[in-house]
Amino acid sequence: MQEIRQNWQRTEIEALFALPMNDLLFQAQTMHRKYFDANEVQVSTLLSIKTGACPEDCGYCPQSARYDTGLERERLLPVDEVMAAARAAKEAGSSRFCMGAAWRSPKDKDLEQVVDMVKGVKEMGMETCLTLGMLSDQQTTRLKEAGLDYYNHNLDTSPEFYGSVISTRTYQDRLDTLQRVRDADINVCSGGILGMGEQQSDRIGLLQQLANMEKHPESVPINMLVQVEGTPLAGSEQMDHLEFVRAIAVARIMMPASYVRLSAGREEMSDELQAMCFFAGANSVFYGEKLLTTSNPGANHDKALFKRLGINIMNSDDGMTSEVKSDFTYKACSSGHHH
Ligand code: SAM
Ligand code: DTB
Ligand code: SF4
Repeated sequence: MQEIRQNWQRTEIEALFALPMNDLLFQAQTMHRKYFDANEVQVSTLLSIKTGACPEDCGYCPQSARYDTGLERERLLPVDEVMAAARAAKEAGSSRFCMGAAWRSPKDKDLEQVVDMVKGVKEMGMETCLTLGMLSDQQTTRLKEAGLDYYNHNLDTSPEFYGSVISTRTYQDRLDTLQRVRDADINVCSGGILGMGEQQSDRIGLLQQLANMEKHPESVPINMLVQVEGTPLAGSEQMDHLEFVRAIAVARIMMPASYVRLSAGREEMSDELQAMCFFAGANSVFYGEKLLTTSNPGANHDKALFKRLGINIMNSDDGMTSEVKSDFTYKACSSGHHH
């Protein structure tokens, strides 16, 4: 049977979710090995270049102006500050630098400043990624010219559940932006969030949407909701962690050649849960102490974890594997406490 395909039926996806865990993980791991080095993980570093006061109402997001989350709003960062953060990310071993802004969509004047950031980061020899909200055709063209490698824009959940999470932009708006990114020949990074109180049918719906796009997104971030006090989704019931692992495995099987990123929520996960996610086929993470506004395991903790798992970090300059170099013994980091 053809492995990379865009005609996934709901019943097929339901059948994958219904497999015994060992059968599902075996299938996912087998697929993973056909397309990737099974012991290699791609690492990206995030930076919030414009924080807070967002006009949108995404129910999970600490940056929406509608919710009091105690977050300080900030202006668009100056280019030199962004360059300093990118340099530090590269030194830490990151191969991709992702810049995020709390916008509904970028203003053309602001986009020019972001273009300078993209050019500067590229000159350092890192891949660039942006997430700025909805884009017009003109804007995607401008970003392509600037040399942008990836654009992140998540579908977040199924079309059916979407309306109970966000009201200020539609599912179709998101699909339209993703199509513009694809048409401009920029790599697509798109995924979603689990643990928002959705049903398994919604997780199935999300994965079906992603896998049936005309081309699979090159990167598929799977976030576990980070519950932030003040947001409508804070207090959502914790999802079953094994169901989260299942979703990663199903994503791996449906989109075998894509990087599946174990994204937000790792700070709340045990090392053992993360290890299961890697076995299920996750092969990318956000690296560094901070996501956009919330915390992430520190680089030392991750290095120690990768060392314990024999996982190598994909190198930024040549796409080759570099040994995880760490003078940090994992014992100092395995207490279960995060930094
Ligand atoms: N404002 C832009 C937009 O939404 O298109 C870009 C930044 S936005 C923060 C990027 C993505 O981060 C969201 O689509 C969502 O999937 C994810 N995200 C935001 N808050 C989150 C949270 N509390 N937990 C998990 N993922 C989150
Ligand atoms: C994605 O899927 N996850 C990242 C990135 N794309 C932009 C964002 C996670 C944000 C988590 C909440 C925060 O730190 O503000
Ligand atoms: Fe704004 Fe993006 Fe947060 Fe939605 S997810 S409120 S668009 S920053």
